[in-house]
Amino acid sequence: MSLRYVTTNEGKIREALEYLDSGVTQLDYDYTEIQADDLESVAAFGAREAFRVAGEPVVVDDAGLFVDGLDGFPGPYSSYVEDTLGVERVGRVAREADATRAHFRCVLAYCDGEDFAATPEPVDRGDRRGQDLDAADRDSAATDDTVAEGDVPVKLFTGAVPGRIVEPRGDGGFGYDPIFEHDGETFAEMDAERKNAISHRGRALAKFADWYAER
Ligand code: ITT
Ligand code: NA
Repeated sequence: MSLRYVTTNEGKIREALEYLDSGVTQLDYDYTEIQADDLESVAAFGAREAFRVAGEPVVVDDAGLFVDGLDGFPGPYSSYVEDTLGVERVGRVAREADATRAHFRCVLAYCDGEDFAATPEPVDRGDRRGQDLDAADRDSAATDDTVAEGDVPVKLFTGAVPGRIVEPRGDGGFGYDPIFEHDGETFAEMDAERKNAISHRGRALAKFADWYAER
């Protein structure tokens, strides 16, 4: 059965294909992003809409940068803030406020029109770096939910990674990658494989890939 990864973002699909090689193709469709203060609602709504449009199983992912000392700004508004304020100015605001602790978070939503009650829960691989779990990692380790608002169930998988806001460095990746440092390197300085091994999206994708393989 084919699976469509629904995104307008080339960077996301490059990362996703490393986890989901067989039969996954991009559907370049700009689903409605509702105004909500959590990524879960945005991803779940988007997955239902994309499934209606595509007529085959879909995955969408909604992600954001959360600066801890700025109450999680820009968070679910990351896309809007990237387009308006811009990545460099977000970095400057965080550094000037001396609020450089941050995390990325990703919520991946799968929808194929069926119920998931009989499907096994995803196995969490835990913290692959062997470091202490902080808030972001605890979030990543949380049990993923099946959201069933209305009649079309959606299965959610989350991932998060902690880091620090720095002056922009590197030209790989996309979006906020140049200002997000993890283990001494910005995400834009890492190659795709290394970013994937530790990133919010990579973690969510790994959980999804395990679950999907069982399905
Ligand atoms: P789609 O909704 O079409 O998938 P998008 O780029 O709008 O593409 P999001 O809404 O999930 O995707 O992204 C929210 C913002 O967060 C946007 O500004 C992205 O550039 C940024 N972002 C998401 N994932 C990122 C990552 O891995 N590294 C850096 N920035 C990221
Ligand atoms: Na989006």
